[in-house]
Amino acid sequence: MKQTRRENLVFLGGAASAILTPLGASAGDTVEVEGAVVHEVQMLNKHPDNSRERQVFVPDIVRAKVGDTIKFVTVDKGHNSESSKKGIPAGAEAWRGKINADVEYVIKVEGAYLYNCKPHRTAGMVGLLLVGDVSGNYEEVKKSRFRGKERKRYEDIFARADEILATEAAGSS
Ligand SMILES: [Cu+2]
Repeated sequence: MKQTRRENLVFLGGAASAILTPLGASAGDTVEVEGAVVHEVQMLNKHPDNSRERQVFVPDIVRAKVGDTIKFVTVDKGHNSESSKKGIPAGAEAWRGKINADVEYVIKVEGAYLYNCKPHRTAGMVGLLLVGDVSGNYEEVKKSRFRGKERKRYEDIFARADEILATEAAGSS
């Protein structure tokens, strides 16, 4: 937790000063850091609200911003979290957690991220991160090739993600 905080400080401090220095402003630097959030995603054998849904990340969609941390938490055994090979924004770092290992991923690049549990990918244990402005790769990752139950889960996930983004677009106009 402390370490994550420090990484956020280094990263956002650098980015913020690069932007703000030409304007001669620096007082706002820490605001972004204070606003950084840790989002917890649980790795579960059964969905807490629907026991017929097995092998799940909960929540399976996270709306986040650059500087936030996604923490994948091992609740049930036998799962991992890893980013999908072509399912992350250009320039973003991939991650691959070990089985039964928690993962803390600090987001540095905005866009859409697909990830999955390796042993349960085709059983539909997949998820989506939406970070900042996702217009750069959202439609592209949506068109990825999905197999087995992975496809069904992503249909559902993207239907809900479309709604989230449409609501935001309506709110900001
Ligand atoms: Cu799994």
